[in-house]
Amino acid sequence: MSETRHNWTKEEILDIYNKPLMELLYDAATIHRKYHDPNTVQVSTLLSIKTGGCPEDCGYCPQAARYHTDIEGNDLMSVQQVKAQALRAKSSGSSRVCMGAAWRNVKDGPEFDQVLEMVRTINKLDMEVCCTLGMITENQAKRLAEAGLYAYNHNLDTSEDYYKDVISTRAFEDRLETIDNVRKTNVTVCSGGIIGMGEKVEDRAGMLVALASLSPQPESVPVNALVAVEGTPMEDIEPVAIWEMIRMVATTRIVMPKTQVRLSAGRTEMSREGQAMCFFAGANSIFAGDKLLTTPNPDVNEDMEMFKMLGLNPQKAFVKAPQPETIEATASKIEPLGEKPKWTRPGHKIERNENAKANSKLVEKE
Ligand code: SAM
Ligand code: DTB
Ligand code: SF4
Repeated sequence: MSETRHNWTKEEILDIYNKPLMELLYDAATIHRKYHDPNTVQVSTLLSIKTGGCPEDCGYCPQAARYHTDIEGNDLMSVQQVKAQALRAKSSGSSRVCMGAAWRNVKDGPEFDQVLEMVRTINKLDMEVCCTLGMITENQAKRLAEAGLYAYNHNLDTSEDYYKDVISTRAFEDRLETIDNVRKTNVTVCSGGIIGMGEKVEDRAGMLVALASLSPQPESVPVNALVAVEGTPMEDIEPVAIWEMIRMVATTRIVMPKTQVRLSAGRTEMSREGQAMCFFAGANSIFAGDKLLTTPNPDVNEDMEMFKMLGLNPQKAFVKAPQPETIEATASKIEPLGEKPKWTRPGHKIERNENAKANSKLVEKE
């Protein structure tokens, strides 16, 4: 039961997910203790380095340009702005900065060069650096690795089946390809998903099958609860029950025993008691700071109060994997190749997304 398995079936995972809750918690907590210090939680700070205006149609996302949401868009931040934010995050107890960009994929050129400089700058502050920039090629993954990137976040988000009802502008296999490209470097993989998007429990199990069968399994797996944002196709979906979140975290812990399971979006809807149960069930990472990328998150002081109450300590940087070396741009031997990712599923349409786009045009006209 304790060794890492890559051949979990959907049925086995469903049996775990649906166990009586006390048994599920006991099993998950037992495995958690075997591989991790149960009183240590890794703390990451998110930084939206380029906000909004994204060409993709992800049904959950407030940053997709085609929906009418109230977020404030921003061009790419400067390296100095990023450094100042990273220092703030470090002083409030974060060991990792995760930089998110509302891009479909990375394009070689001055903006990517600027992101590489941000990676170098944060790594030199002795913090773990994570990026989530959309699809990347092997060449781009290698350039990020050379700059000192610690982790790349690229979520599978849901099962392969349900993916077709959430996003039309790219396919599940495109996500796997980017993860594969990251795996050709020493950068660690962060990949998870969202629950509460109207998917079935079978889809949650299907996503876990896909994540657990990656070899090696992702070093970190974020479990997000949908933050339903007005204007997106999922605006009317009710928040997922805390019990669902606890079951998902516990099941993730059991099928991926060594991974860092991150209790991610949706914590503003969760009580401290609910979050404590998630930590007991095996969650050992959070995003801290009063903003995720565009939506609210609990205040960092409140989180530190919660940590104190529960006897939790923030994890130090680089305890799970060594700090990468940074190679300066001037010393780089990797030339950009200017490759473009392929478009796997052109012409696919999702009614819910099309309706949200049409409604957004009506709002603009008013
Ligand atoms: N554009 C890049 C991409 O899609 O990979 C990086 C940024 S994207 C915002 C990163 C992740 O945020 C998504 O894969 C999704 O899991 C999560 N996310 C986005 N909107 C969300 C929402 N409303 N609720 C929960 N998670 C969300
Ligand atoms: C992840 O799995 N969750 C984070 C991070 N990786 C990039 C993003 C959550 C975004 C929630 C919606 C928003 O704030 O825009
Ligand atoms: Fe763009 Fe990423 Fe949002 Fe999808 S999840 S719309 S790719 S920012």
